[in-house]
Amino acid sequence: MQVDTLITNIGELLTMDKAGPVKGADMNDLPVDENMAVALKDGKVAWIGKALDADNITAEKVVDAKGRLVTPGLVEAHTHLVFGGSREGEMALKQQGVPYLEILKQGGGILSTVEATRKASEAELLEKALFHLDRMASYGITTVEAKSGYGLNKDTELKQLRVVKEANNRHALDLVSTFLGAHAIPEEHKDDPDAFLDEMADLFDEIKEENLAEFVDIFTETGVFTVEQSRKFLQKAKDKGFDVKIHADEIDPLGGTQLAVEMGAISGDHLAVATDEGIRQLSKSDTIGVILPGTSFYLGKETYARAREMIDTGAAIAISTDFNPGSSVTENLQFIMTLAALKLNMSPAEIWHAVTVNAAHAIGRGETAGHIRKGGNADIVIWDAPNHMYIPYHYGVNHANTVIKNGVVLYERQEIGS
Ligand code: IZC
Ligand code: ZN
Repeated sequence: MQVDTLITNIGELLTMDKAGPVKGADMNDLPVDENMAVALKDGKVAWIGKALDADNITAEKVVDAKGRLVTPGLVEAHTHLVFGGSREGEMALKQQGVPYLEILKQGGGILSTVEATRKASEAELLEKALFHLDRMASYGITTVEAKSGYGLNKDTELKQLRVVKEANNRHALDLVSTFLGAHAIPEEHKDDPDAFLDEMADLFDEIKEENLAEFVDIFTETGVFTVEQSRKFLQKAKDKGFDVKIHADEIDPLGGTQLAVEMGAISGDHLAVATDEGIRQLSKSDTIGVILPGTSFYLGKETYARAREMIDTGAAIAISTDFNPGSSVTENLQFIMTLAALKLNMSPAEIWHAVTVNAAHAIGRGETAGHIRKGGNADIVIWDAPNHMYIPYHYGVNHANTVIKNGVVLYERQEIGS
């Protein structure tokens, strides 16, 4: 067989090639293949087998994995990728103990990013988004969900969504777009949130026609949108043919988790303070819990989502960065894997499901991302790690050695020194 690339001498190979989403106890069942090789041709996986059986494969390029770990490219299921400005000034407020929702109430937080995003040109936003995508790629991420939500008016929300579309065209990574027009109540609608939601819902047709987003999301939270408002808004989105997501039970337990289940949402995200009843319903449902422990960490919370309980009672869990300029400022999904180990008590096997197959299903990419499968996309990472347990264990640094997207090397760690 003639191929483009043969990656051989793989110590541990995680193919993650399972019918997903993977739920409950199955998340702890991680097939690990040893002494493997993978052949790539025309951007696809052409062959997977034992390294010893790769003799009859001729490759233009042979990559020696040197006994290291090889996995699918990571899938990042929850980011606020496109934004103007940054919010480093809020760090001092946080140190003084001003809560996240109080900063928002005072017109800061999300609303300060809204101001910066409204001012920024499409070109500026695109350049910033491409920069962050480069960094995500360097950390081993090959598919990224990206939300709007810093426009909060028609023009700027559409501007953000167009930037996601253009970034998807320009950048090697695959983007999946979510309309989060209902992310906060803008100053000019402070007293009439329902009229604001109507304005955002008015965009559904245009977004659909121009294929600007697949999902519609809402921030169901104290001082933002109630469960009732969220239900009505998301029902309108569903009626227009969108799949829905919810920022649910992030700070106050309003019951967003139950609403996500009730609406048949593809995912309920955050779930940091989900109630017993929320967890019970989630575990019986097909809604994927996208847990964002980086946000709990960055907001200085003592309590993290009860992922252990969710998995133990049968839920499918993904984990993601929540990359955004306020409450989780990192592109490093590997660090989030460490938090999942230490703060969510997830096993390495569960964590790998949560950043590959389940994350892919949480953004409607279960068939094309999050696995290494013959005939599938050649989205592959070679790690500077001897095994899959090593990534959550050695924290805060980048372990990606080589990141391949559709068969093309996007990132290679540079050796420094002689
Ligand atoms: O900009 O603070 N939770 N939205 C809801 C966020 C966090 C992002 C932000
Ligand atoms: Zn978010």
